[in-house]
Amino acid sequence: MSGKPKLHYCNARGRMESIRWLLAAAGVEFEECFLETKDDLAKLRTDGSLLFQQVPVEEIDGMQMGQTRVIANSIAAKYNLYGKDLKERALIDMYVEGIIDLNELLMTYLFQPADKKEQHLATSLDKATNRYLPVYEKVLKDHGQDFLVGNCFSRADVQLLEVLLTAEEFKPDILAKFPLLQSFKARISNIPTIKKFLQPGSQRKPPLQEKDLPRLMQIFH
Ligand code: GSN
Repeated sequence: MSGKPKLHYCNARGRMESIRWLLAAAGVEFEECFLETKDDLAKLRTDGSLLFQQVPVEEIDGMQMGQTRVIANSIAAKYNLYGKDLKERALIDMYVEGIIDLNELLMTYLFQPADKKEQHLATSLDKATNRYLPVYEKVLKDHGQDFLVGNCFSRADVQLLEVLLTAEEFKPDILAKFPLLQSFKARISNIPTIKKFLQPGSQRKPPLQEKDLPRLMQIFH
């Protein structure tokens, strides 16, 4: 049996993408098992692999680990991406929760009804620019270090880069007013494991498009 973690999810970013990012950043090879149909999901449920009948699930160290945040936390802890003490961990958690909130706003855009999409996007980009990104810019400015927490590479850096790139897909100049986030983006993108993940052919998934929705909806609904 392979010692590599195995990720069960559909072939799309969704809730699994940050887990892919964290494993890749840690330099961990992983396998993916894509759900293509409702029957694939039903089979995992029948196998007893899904605690709450939901994915993501990661097969790791002989267990089936569910719940996105739990999987991400355990990767961060296992690969030393989670700070050196409780205070650093709390800071990392606070920054990551903000990132998750922003990511959720951006990721739910395509799922809005047609007449609500424009407003949803405007609100999301306004919050990105005026609520979330200023926080990370200020953190970097105040301590003057290369990484968000403890002058050391952590999951907060990985997940911030992920959401910065997602936000740029919606608004390419969204970092215009944030010079430190621009240099942060360049610096973290250049870390060898991340550089590799950003190259074509990696397990990073492309942005979701309208045409992908029916394929995904038939699995989960
Ligand atoms: O974060 C988590 O892993 C859980 N708290 C939620 C997982 C979840 O909602 N999974 C969805 C697919 S991913 N997209 O939203 C799921 O398995 N839906 C099927 C169902 O029956 O809930």
